[in-house]
Amino acid sequence: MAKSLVSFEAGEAIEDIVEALNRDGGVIMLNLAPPELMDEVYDEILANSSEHERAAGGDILWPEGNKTVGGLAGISSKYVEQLVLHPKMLEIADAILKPQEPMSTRPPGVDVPAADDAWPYTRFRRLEVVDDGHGGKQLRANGTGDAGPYCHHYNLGATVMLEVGRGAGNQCLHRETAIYQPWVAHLPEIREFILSVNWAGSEFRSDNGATRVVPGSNHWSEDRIAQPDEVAHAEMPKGSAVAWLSRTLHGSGASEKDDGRRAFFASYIADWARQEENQYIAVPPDVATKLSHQGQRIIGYRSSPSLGWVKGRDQENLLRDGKSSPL
Ligand SMILES: O=C(O)CCC(=O)C(=O)O
Ligand SMILES: [Fe+2]
Repeated sequence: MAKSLVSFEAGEAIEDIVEALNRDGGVIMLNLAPPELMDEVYDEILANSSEHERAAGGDILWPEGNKTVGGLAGISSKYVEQLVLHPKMLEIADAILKPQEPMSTRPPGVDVPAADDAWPYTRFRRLEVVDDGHGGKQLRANGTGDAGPYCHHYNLGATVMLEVGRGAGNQCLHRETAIYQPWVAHLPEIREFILSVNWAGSEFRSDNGATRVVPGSNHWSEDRIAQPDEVAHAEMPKGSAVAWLSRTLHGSGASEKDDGRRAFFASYIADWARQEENQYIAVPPDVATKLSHQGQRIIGYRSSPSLGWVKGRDQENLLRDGKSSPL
């Protein structure tokens, strides 16, 4: 029997969703957004991108017959405000990436109070300043553990509209960690640091290019080859979304149908890893200022106490003046 992913409705318990996601490496979230919104996002993307940007695929990553548009956060505010910042997706991202500063529980516009720790690096509580016994001091690890936080916050990774057209072949099955290889291979115990989401901008079916996900492959050794009967197709109605983890094998599917498939992809990446797409070129400050505070923050216009700071800017929102850099 063909494999499948578990599907959830928006109202179902986050614990059950996270359990399935950690077990299978992927889940389907049904009907999270109205289908009309998907058309509005598409119209906004088309209105604000050129033919040149709507480049056709033609290599192993984007097989011929596929079309992609990047930089979505800079050309579609609806994509940012209503899909990327969808409350259910942020709840899932918070539960998977375990940021110190969650996105789903802090109301938009409310700033984080300044932390009172003397030394910003100790806020993760895995480091402490100790006397070295010789009149000096040293930063020392003070324990590990799985409880988190795994990052200070998370940012948008890549944002792409992915259209699979008639005759397109299967995308190469891959893990999102590939963008950080070979470096992450040196860190086998690394905590989860990427959550990927594909929003269905049209119906997703196994015959029109639905994302293929290999349930359980997030627990496999990386040299195992997936067999056809181990692959699930993320079939779902327009307005639904499929989410997967960084070590889950996946790829877009082949299409034999004229109607193809349209997806709006977004990844959420821990703040300490480089964002896959350069969001500060894709969404320059004059464009970002038109987005909400939460929109600006998820793009990456914020910093942790130790990474990404800009002197003279507010750590919570680098588009504002402030004095939050550690130096
Ligand atoms: O479009 C899909 O179905 C998969 C896309 C993907 O794997 C990616 O963008 O990394
Ligand atoms: Fe991928």
